[in-house]
Amino acid sequence: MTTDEVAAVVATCNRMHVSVVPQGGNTGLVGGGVPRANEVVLSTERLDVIGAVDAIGRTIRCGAGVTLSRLRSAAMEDGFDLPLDLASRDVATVGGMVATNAGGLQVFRYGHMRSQLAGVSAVLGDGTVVERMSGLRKDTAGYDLAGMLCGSEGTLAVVTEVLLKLVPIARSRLTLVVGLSGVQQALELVAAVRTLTHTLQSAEIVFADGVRLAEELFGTRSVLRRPYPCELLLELVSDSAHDPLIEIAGVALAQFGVEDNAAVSDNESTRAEFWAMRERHPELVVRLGGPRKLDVSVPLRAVPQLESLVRTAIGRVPGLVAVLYGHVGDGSLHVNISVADGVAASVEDIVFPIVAELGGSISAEHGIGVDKRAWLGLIRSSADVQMMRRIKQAFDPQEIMNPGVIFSD
Ligand code: S2G
Ligand code: ZN
Repeated sequence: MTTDEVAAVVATCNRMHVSVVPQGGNTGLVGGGVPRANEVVLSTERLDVIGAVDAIGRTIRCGAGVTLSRLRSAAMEDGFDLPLDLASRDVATVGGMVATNAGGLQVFRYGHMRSQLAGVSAVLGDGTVVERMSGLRKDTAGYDLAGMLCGSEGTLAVVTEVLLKLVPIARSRLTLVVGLSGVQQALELVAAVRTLTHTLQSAEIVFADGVRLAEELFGTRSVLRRPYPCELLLELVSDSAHDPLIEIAGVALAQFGVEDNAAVSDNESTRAEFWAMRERHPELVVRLGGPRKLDVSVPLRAVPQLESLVRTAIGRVPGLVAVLYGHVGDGSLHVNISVADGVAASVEDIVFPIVAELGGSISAEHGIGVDKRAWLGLIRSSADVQMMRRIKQAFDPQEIMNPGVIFSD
């Protein structure tokens, strides 16, 4: 499939006032890729060509329907890696990750998908093809269309091709899990490690309640010798084989007197075991039943307040079990909640006002989709929403692109 073929389909739908729902790997969690009322579902699956790596420009070009793991394999064949990773890597497509401005496990080192975008081709709601695939590191000639399309959740255009930045392949990696007294200490340790080295790539937190649940429900065991209020997973990745990662880690742990609370892995065979606890966390509330998945972000200094205010508020409602975990390095936590049968509480009404009060976002990485539209006004002014609607009008004058996503019908 080609961009021009996509343009022909969209132009026809535009002429016939038929709505279009672009679909990638369908890993979305907020209903952003789900047809609801006789829309045409436009799968990007056959936009699956991977171009050659540009080793000088450090970019790779591919069709929107290429999965993250397939693209990563292609990059690694030429000695490069991708600057972002997420758990749904085998199914999530690059086009879908652009549409949601995906985050994942390496955001605070490399940034969101928007920071990785070196170019994009897309078909706007009226069938117009827009191409910005130069890969220029500097280009301020007019508006940043690629940046605007990133995170637009299919409401402005169908992303058909992507040019992504690449990073050097890892030559050395150190993975630590450290038992800590709480999220404040975790934030301080992350800050300390970042002053010691640029190689910190992931900083993920799980809490004692989630660790116990993972052990009970899945038999997933912590790599630490005893329980702690929270466990912080740090991963240092270097493109040099000579970075003294273990020494750097030792200095940071000693600064906090937590050397004895830590486990360290410097090889691939045990690395999976170190990540297992974190990677099983998204499934916990699914197994408990009645899963509601919120992914919120707050300024880093407000993360401890977010944790305590959310736990207190959720704790007041019988039948709700909250599992918090995630990307503490960039201030985004997953607040996943199991809602027992018969409990009518709206977890969004409980959690989102707390997030807004702390100056945060009700969507750190999953998008607004359909599910979170009702709370957009908590963090976006009416002038802001009106401006976004006017942008949509410019890109999609007949409003056929993913109707009902981000904006209420
Ligand atoms: C993560 C995955 C989504 C979920 O694990 O970082 O973004 O299911 C989440 O919670
Ligand atoms: Zn996440």
